[in-house]
Amino acid sequence: MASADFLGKKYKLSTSENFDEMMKALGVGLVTRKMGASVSPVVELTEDNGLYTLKTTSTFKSSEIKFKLGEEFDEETPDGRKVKSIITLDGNKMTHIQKGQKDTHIEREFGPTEMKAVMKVDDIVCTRIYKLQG
Ligand code: ACD
Repeated sequence: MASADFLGKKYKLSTSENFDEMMKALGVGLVTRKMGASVSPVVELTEDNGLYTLKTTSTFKSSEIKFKLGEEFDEETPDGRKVKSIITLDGNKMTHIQKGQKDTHIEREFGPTEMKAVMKVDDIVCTRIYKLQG
């Protein structure tokens, strides 16, 4: 895959492990956890002149964040936490660190057929695999 072939591609959630445990660790309430677990979000990363947009869309909640690589920005998470985020990209691996009441570490690896996200909070590791939408 050439350097940025994954930009503008849509990846849809296919499998998810420990998402409920991660949401619990973040203090997300039962109803939001059940709704969150029931949807299959679509993730798309785009770039325009150094400004990146990461869009996550689902029938329950959606989010869109805009950022420059390596520059801290304010983010509000889908469950309403206000965090300071910083995102870097190394080839096809994107590292997203959220600092707040709870620190979260998200690594997304964009591949030709799937995107793998590994999200860590406390000692919980949540792995979500998204398939390229054809
Ligand atoms: C994804 C899910 C992104 C998960 C983001 C934060 C996890 C923390 C809490 C989840 C809170 C609520 C769950 C509600 C909806 C899930 C879908 C969110 C889409 C913006 O990247 O797959």
